[in-house]
Amino acid sequence: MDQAILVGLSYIETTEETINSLNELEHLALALNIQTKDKVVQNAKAISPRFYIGSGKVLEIKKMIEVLDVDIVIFDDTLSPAQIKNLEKELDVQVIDRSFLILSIFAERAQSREAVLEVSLAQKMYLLPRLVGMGNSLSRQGGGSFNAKGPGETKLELDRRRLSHEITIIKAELEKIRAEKDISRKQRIKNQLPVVALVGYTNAGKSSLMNSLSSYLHHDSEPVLEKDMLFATLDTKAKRLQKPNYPPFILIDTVGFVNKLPHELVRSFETTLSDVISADLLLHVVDGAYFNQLQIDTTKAVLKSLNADSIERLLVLTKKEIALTTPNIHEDFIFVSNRTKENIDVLVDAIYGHLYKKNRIQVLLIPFDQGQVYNRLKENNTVLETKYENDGTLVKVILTPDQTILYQKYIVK
Ligand SMILES: Nc1nc2c(ncn2[C@@H]2O[C@H](COP(=O)(O)OP(=O)(O)OP(=O)(O)O)[C@@H](O)[C@H]2O)c(=O)[nH]1
Ligand SMILES: [Mg+2]
Repeated sequence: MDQAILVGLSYIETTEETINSLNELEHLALALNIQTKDKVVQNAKAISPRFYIGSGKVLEIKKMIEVLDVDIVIFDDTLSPAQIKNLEKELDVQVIDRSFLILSIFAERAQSREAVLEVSLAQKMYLLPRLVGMGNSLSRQGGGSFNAKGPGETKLELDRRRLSHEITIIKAELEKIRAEKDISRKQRIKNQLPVVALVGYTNAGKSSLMNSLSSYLHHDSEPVLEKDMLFATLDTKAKRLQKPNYPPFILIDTVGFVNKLPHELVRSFETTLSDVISADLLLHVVDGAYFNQLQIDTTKAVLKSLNADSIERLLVLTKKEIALTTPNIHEDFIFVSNRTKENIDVLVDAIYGHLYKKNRIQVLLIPFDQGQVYNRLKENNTVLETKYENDGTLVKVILTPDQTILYQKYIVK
């Protein structure tokens, strides 16, 4: 196990916020088998362009490194290439920042071709402006903690041009995957099933909630992975769920967010997150037992950066059975337990309530030679009444706004 010192600067943040953020950084480090030996907080009125922290603090850390026998120093904020270079020279150990750490965790967790490519793209975009500074870190990639997938093969002599070239190739390959994905999305649009996406902080209980909803709605598919681990889910999983006698909807589970998520990651995960952007309803999942308002704010900020902040959102708190109190939040929420399944039924009703809100009862006349249209309605919608007329089947049915457009030509005024 590598040993690390964590460093945070209280500049815009309060000291308490910096300490909380360092505690989270400790968990992130642990996800890569790096043990935290000590944490250093500096309260500063300015950021030093040379070392990020003050030079006195640098000397203090240098002493700590010797005493504690530490191999890595991790900074909680993004460092400039020059700062990394200066710090490594001064401290003579590997110096990394939070973004690099998160990227490395993603690299280790990525499984599907798409996720591997997305992470690799993010890592290369992160490295591109840092080729000068990261010499030390890169050259250690043969051993150390960061020989995971991703730019592991990246050598010190790697130049900008090669990196840019690789970025172009990865983008093209992702484009191909995106095109294939588009086909399955078009398929979904053809059926016009509403999409509900799970979003929220990592480890909040999104995948567990997907499993709870699936089993409550008697969906007998493989459960998705739920684990007490940061970034357990990196790939999107979709399931078609349906309450008996109600129309189906698509539920999507996807990657979680974290405070100070590298923007390179958000950008390269656009393909994966495109499902979130096109959802009809977001279930914003929040850990209700270890409640932290910052986690709600972080998720909202990421959604905003994805232009998904205008999508309807339902706040869902998890882990009710182990929560000591009910968190004080200034918006409505449903408090569920994925263990005891308490309030999962309430959540399902709320989901349908939201999806139905814009739905309207329509009367359609479907010619007899277009039986497949009627069958599709029977399968995907609530059909209230069916009558056989001379010129076709008269159907009274509940349609979503999208379906109303799709079936426009059959609608009887
Ligand atoms: N006690 C309790 N534990 C829960 C509940 N919901 C989830 N958990 C636990 O919380 C941990 C994280 O759950 P996940 O469902 O994997 O969380 P996630 O939001 O999908 O996390 P990422 O995929 O990493 O973003 C797991 O250990 C779950 O067993 C709950 O209602 N009660
Ligand atoms: Mg998950």
